[in-house]
Amino acid sequence: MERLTTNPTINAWLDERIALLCPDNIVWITGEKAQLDALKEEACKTGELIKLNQELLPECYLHRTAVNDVARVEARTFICTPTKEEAGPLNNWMDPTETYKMLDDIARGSYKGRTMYIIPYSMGPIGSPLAKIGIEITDSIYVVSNMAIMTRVGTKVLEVLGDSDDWVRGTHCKCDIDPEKRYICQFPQDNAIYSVNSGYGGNVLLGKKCFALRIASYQAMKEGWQAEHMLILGIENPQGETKYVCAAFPSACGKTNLAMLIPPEGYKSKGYKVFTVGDDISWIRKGPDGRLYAINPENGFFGVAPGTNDKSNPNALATTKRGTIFTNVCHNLDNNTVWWEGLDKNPPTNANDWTGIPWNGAVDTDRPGANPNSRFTAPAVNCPCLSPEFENPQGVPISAFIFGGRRAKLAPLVYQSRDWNHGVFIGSVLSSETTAAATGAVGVVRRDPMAMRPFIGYDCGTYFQHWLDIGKTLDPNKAPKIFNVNWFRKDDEGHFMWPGFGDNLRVLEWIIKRCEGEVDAVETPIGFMPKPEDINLEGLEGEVTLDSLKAMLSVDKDLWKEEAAGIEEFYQSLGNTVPKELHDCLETLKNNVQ
Ligand code: GTP
Ligand code: SPV
Ligand code: MN
Repeated sequence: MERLTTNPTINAWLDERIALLCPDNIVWITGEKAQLDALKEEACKTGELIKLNQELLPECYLHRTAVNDVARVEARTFICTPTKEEAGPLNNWMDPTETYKMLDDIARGSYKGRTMYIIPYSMGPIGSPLAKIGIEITDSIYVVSNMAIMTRVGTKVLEVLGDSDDWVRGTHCKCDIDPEKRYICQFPQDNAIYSVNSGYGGNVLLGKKCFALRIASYQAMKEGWQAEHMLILGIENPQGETKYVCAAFPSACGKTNLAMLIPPEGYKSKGYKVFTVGDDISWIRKGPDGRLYAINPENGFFGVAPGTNDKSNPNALATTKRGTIFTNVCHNLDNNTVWWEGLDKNPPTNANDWTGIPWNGAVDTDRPGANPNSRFTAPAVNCPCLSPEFENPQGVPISAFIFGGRRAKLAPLVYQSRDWNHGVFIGSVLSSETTAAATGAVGVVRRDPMAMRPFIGYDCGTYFQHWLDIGKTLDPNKAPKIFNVNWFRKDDEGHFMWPGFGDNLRVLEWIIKRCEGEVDAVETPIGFMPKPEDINLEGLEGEVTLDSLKAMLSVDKDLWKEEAAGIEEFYQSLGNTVPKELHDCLETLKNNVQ
């Protein structure tokens, strides 16, 4: 085999992998467009990809995964640390030695008759001090094509890595897409990931959740930085000053939408602008000036398709018009384009649904055309509101951390923590109704600390401690302020009370003002809340009244008493690594809602 690197650790690992997997061919992904195009042509011949209408959707493709393989499988995702305690009670754990053996047995010979693609990739701008490198091997052109959008791939990455051993080993084998033998395993101590029997996004694009969160969160804990499930957004005010915030919401709870929001008319005309730095993952580190700086380690968006339209998220829609791979959406056969629920009110009548069987949107109203977790993989450069700082290797300075989830009741529209530790408490008890982004029941309330429940690569209580430790290294005047939001509060008829989407800027405006010390707040049992008149409702007449806003900002002590009991139970389930500071915050909450 011709080698693209002389790095001895890479070459030794590849020799071992090749001997195990027995590929017929080996292809190094160089990052050149001609190579990637040729691979996609090849995948079109086998039916793995479908080339879409090249006039309406240039360089766009459709892919369908197996019907049993449409979301992350948390029950089959494992953190393989030497001891179970290191993985903690929220992770599935298996012994590393036994797991390597089991996975090798499953994967042995599975590349026979297939090609091994070797993908060198960088998470973060190539060469950035905050970036990290991985090598993923895969037998899937779909994975290669997605990784080439979601990360920076190719020869340049190997040049930057040189002979270093600091890279993450990623093995992906499609095998037979057998759900009974599907495993997504992380080995944080070895910088290794091993994924078998899946072909779906978060299970196989190993740079994303597996590396950039599970492995990276462990590296970050060891090295004094943070890897978080957070979007990064820049807000430019009419004076031309831009402030950046990071927001953590669980999967399918609005990160992509917030990251690309369009300001309401009243804000636009005043000169407000919003810029996207990232929509899913942040790597955060203290800069020389003592503030926290964040980069987006990704290079594209793996976004939820359903619900994306020219009203809810025109920037995301525009981003998908070129060079995009659609997964599990509906295929409109009249014009060879794509459709999903919530795109428009005109479902195609001559279509194939996401599984590939005929679908008529006028008749087949009992089943969806697109899978609820169907996705687009779109290059970041397509995004009309991409931040000019997107490629900045130093990242952007963060003013606020925002946590949020889907809570029909309880959680108010917005509140602020009293200080850093209380902010960590608020993040640690984040809870949300589950979505289609992971397999399992939808709509069940579960605790999702920092929106990281499925992604913390080590013990959860220790992760909370790491958050507290980061706070100790920061000057309180420079530390991001911490907030909680809830766009999903419902009234008694089950309607969303807050219009959401672009109008979320109204809440962000209050958040930025709080960070700048430009507005005061009301102290409540759960933290600081806006005076209702401090949330700008101009232009929302008829949609939101001051009374309904007051309702969204109310604290129901009885419900919060129940919540405190739920938090206590949750902390108990996490064991004795939950830091004392957080137990203290819980005691304060209990006293406050008595
Ligand atoms: P992942 O990619 O899975 O991490 O999801 P995400 O957090 O980026 O979620 P995304 O922005 O794709 O939104 C998921 C769903 O939430 C979509 O169906 C949106 O329409 C809906 N949504 C997003 N923002 C809002 C909002 O402000 N209000 C309401 N009611 N729904 C929203
Ligand atoms: C999520 O589920 O949070 C996603 C999609 O962003 S996946 O890549 O499948 O994890
Ligand atoms: Mn996500």
